[in-house]
Amino acid sequence: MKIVLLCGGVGGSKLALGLYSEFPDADFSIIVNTADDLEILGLHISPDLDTVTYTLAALSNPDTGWGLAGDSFHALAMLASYGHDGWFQLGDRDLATHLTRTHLLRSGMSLSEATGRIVRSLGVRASILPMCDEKVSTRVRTAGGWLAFQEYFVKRRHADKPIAVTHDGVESASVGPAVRDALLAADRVVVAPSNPVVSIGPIMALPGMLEILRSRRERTVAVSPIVGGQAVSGPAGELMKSQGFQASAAGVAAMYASFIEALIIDKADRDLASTIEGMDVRPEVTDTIMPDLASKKRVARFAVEATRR
Ligand code: FO1
Repeated sequence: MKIVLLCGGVGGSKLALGLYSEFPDADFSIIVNTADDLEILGLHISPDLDTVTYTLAALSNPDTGWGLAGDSFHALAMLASYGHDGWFQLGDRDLATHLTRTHLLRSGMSLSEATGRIVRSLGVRASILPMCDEKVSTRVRTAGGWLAFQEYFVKRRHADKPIAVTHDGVESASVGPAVRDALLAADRVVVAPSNPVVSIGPIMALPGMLEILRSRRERTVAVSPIVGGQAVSGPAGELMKSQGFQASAAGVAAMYASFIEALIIDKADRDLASTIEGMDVRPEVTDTIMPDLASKKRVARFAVEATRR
């Protein structure tokens, strides 16, 4: 079975791990948002690619969901003595990944090639594919002006009300052959419970991507990241409202209706089922919170089987 997951970072990697563990023999490709990428001290950081890779390699920090378990921060402390403002926490071992990626990119590799090298080195058997090789950068407009995504999300702890969102550079980016081929060959396409605006949004915004996704609609399901009108984590609700959508599972259905056949919603959102059906999206109700491996595997199986129900 060929499974493709569209994914952001911490939220989406829970379902990525569920699919990876529950379907070990599947041909599994994960298309990951790269519009959160940033440069710090000349290093190319790809937070969502690293979060998914570390999670599948069983290396991720279980407390934060990002970074490496048991990492230390000696380099960051030394950098502080040179006046570096360390608001973006880069662990010592995590730095090895950013150094490697930056070196591979400077030696002429594409982001897809460099990612493949890192993923294989860590023993991960899935294909982890950046959504594109070109630079795309999400920015969020607040009352105080436009902020780079990580400035909005990490530095200012998404405390500002978002007014608008852009993905700079997306119009001149392109869907690469590995991403296109994986989607066109997939038996199941699953949209992870990631932030619909800043994680799945940049993937949807790639020129030609919606046409590809729509051509796979009968095989595509999404898992709602909004439960009981609240984002499972992060500012997804506020960001959805900034785009004119309701912060609810029905709002998620409205955003994805043109390319998903079914939406998996939480039991807490049962009452929204008929509204979702009215958008020609089949609601499938289950417990979607994934605190442990057993629940991640159960939601993964539920998602894969949802297209057959
Ligand atoms: N998230 C934080 O909230 N604070 C951090 O200091 C931070 C550092 C960081 C370093 C490497 C990495 O791969 C991810 C990191 N993240 C951090 C997570 C990350 O930036 C966000 O969760 C995503 O970009 C949103 O998907």
